[in-house]
Amino acid sequence: MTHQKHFKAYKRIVARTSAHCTSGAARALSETQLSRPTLFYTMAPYTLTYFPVKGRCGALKMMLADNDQQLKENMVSIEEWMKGDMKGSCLFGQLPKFEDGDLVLYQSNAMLRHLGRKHGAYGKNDCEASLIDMMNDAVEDLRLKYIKLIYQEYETGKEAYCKDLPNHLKPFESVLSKSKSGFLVGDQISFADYNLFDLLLNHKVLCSASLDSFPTLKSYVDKIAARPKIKALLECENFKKLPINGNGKQ
Ligand code: GTB
Repeated sequence: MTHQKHFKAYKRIVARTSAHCTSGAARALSETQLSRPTLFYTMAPYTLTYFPVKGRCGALKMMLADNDQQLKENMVSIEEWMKGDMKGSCLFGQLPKFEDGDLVLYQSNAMLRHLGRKHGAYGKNDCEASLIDMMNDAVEDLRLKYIKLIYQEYETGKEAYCKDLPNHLKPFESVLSKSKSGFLVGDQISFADYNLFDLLLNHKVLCSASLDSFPTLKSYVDKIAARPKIKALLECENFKKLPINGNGKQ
């Protein structure tokens, strides 16, 4: 491919990814790309098809941003989804759908694992990987409780949920208080950390005092939120404006 063709291909990608918040570094790269197209720069970005909510994709976007990765986002309105064609085309009848070249993934935790493997966020050996799986499964357990509350029993169940929440946060506080690195497993951030961080942010919105009796979890959230590329994503309008959930409850 000539440089001119690369340039055209690149411009098409940027047009589709421009709505996505990229970190300062990724934006700087985009600017470089315009003046110096190369094969590397024109490679297709990851693609995410999902509803216009943070929902199950907040952690994935944080991991990508933290690793300077661009993301092409196809946002599907609920009206479009209700037509049914897209649902029928999804392996399990649900979104999100994630594409990495020819690889098509459904299931948000499989996406996190895939990106964890690719971007050095899945531990440094098999034992660490297993511990990360364990912690991520625990995050998923809490996320399912959260989703049930939000979509099925918000009005009747919120008070009891917030009262019971410390029992579910305690194990995470315990693991983190023993961690030398400040991350769930080993000495570097993993996909389970992005997932827990995202869910803790949701809980801070749901029950504002949720972290008050968990000093380690509180400083964990502050530390991850201060990572420059995560901070940039959290402050980006396109990310901020996405509701947490699909029914307006949070
Ligand atoms: N285990 C799967 C995963 O982890 O990816 C669960 C995926 C899932 O629950 N997908 C939901 C879905 O596709 C969207 S996330 N629902 C449509 C369907 O089943 O037909 C939650 C959600 C619900 C509603 C909206 N909304 O209305 O905008 C957004 C997000």
